[in-house]
Amino acid sequence: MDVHAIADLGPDARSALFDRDAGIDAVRSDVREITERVRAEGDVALRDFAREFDDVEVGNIDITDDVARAHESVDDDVLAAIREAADNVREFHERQVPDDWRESFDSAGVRELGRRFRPLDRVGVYAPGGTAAYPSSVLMGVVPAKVAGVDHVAVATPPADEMNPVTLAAIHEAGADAVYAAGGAQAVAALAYGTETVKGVQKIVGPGNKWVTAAKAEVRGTVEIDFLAGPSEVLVIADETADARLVASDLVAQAEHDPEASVVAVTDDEATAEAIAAEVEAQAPERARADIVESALANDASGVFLARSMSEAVLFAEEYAAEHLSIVADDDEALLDRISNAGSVFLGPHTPVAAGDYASGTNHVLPTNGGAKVYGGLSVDEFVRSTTVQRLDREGLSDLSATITTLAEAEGLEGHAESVRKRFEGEDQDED
Ligand code: HSO
Ligand code: ZN
Repeated sequence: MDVHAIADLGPDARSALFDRDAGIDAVRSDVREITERVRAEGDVALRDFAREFDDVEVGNIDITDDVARAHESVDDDVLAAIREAADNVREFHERQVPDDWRESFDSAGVRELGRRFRPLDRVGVYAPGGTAAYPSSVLMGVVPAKVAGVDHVAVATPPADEMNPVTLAAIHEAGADAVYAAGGAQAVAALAYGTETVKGVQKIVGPGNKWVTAAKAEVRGTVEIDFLAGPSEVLVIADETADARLVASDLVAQAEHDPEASVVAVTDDEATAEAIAAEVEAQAPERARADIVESALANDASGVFLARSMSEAVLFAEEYAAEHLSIVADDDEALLDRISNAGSVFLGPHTPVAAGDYASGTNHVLPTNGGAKVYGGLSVDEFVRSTTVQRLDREGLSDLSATITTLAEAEGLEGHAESVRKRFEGEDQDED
């Protein structure tokens, strides 16, 4: 892994680092054909696509009852880990449930305003299968939805002759209400449009491959989605106190997700930069998924970067807007104060990104490709909508009537003005 001086980066290098995208354009038209067929043919299309893409003759598409039995073939220690992770995710997300409020903003009269929050009714969570099956991602989608109070949380996961029992156990532990054996773009379409078997939902969340992500882009509008997520990313800001071995291990860990993952370290200390680069080189071949790791390390959006100061390192991290930002430096809180653009932040040497990936309780479904500049990761907020409420009394409306009627008339909406005046017909509204 090379060390690059930030000062020497040319426009192409900067663009590869800072203009990342989900790379779904190439599959959009193929995906549209799939989603349209599911919309038109329902279950028949799901079965055909399962045969074509997953090489499976699907029996029941609705496998909710099978999921409850998956526990039997999962080791006790794995089951215990799923339960502890689910508990921590639940606890952290319970803190996010917003309270309804109503307050008086009155002057002379009553002007009571408030907000109330209600869960969505039906949500779909996509759970990848095969080698990208992440039972942990099931927890990150289903648990917050249930905590928010969503009544019907459905999970779609690819069919297989032998479905991953750990994924099924996680689906059960997380409290999903329905489970469907459907994968890829066709699963997203089934959740969005509904089929004979699959009950349509209002919002689809959860990570997936390019096909799944492109399908989410396709059905957006018919349903809500969380966001279009790309491959994993981590950026570590390190100073000379950082242990290069540990920083490198976090880079290598996220690199093992995907050949297109992006992993970056930035530091103002040349020796630290060289040490991190050397450690990454040493650790990568030792990993079971060394091939994937090496590909990710070779990405144009990966590398070790040398800043002239920690201020330049912070600006670099802000421009990168990483999914995961790790800060391993003496004054980590001071550096954090200067950061706005990051999906999830990990502070200090004992906080590996893997802690948040699995078990500390924060959500690991996070914005990639610079999305962190404008939105955050999955949370309870994604599963509730707010409604505003108001009540005015006679004096409250009287206080506002001139403002309302003046603006209404300025907009040429005389009926709006009249609806206020009517409330005072037969009385002198200025008497008090
Ligand atoms: N780091 C991934 C989530 C994950 N890690 C799942 C392990 N399993 C999100 O970018
Ligand atoms: Zn991960």
